[in-house]
Amino acid sequence: MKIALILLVRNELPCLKVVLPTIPAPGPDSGFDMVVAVDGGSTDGSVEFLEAHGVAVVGQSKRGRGEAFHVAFDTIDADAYIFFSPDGNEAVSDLPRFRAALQDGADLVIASRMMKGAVNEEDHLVFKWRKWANNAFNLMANLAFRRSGPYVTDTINGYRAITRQAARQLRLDASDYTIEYQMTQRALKAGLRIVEFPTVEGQRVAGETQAHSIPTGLRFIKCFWREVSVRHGG
Ligand SMILES: Nc1nc2c(ncn2[C@@H]2O[C@H](COP(=O)(O)OP(=O)(O)O)[C@@H](O)[C@H]2O)c(=O)[nH]1
Ligand SMILES: [Mg+2]
Repeated sequence: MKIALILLVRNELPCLKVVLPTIPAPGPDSGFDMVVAVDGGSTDGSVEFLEAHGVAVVGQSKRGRGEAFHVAFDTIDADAYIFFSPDGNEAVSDLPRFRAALQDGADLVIASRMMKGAVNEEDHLVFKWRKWANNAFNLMANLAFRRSGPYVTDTINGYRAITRQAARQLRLDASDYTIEYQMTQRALKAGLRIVEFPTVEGQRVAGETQAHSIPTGLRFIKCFWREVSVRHGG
């Protein structure tokens, strides 16, 4: 099984400088066979930095994190894709776990920040607004779409892998930060095999999230209602 590690990058130079050196070389032990970055129009030297370090970079013709997923599925030849945000939030040490689950027959593998043994970026706070909102979206998706498989504890996390076949079957079309939520909901509807493992979410190395809570939350609600009303993936 050929697995591509996809780095999702938009203006992440300070983070890349810290995170890229920690990513192992492709091979049987590292959990992936090739590394490609999809760039959403960086202007801060991220592309030049990646290329200088031997990472192939594919550009996007349309804006948005969801578009980056479509670019990966359309242009990178692999049997499965691991999506990784090199901003410090995601644990590099988890990378080999995706291959194990994919080889075991999973269609979609999610590193969960919510299940037992996991740590969420907000767990040190008293008011975990983002975590609570995410758990509400998790509940909605499971109540509406789950068939026989286990409860999916983190329907939204970006740190995940999907097989090419599953990605094709689900006919994903979200262009923004709702891409993962759409993917999980359609996988639930289609009864695909979703496997989660607990992860420890780190803090961003530098800069700020480009997903602002309120507008992103509203998009998630819209995404959910659309999935309630369409039959894709079912
Ligand atoms: N290729 C691509 N990557 C993006 C885009 N928007 C955000 N990203 C990357 O996606 C990752 C996660 O973004 P971030 O703003 O930290 O969102 P959060 O982790 O969900 O809070 C980062 O590595 C970003 O650089 C985009 O439009 N295209
Ligand atoms: Mg992030």
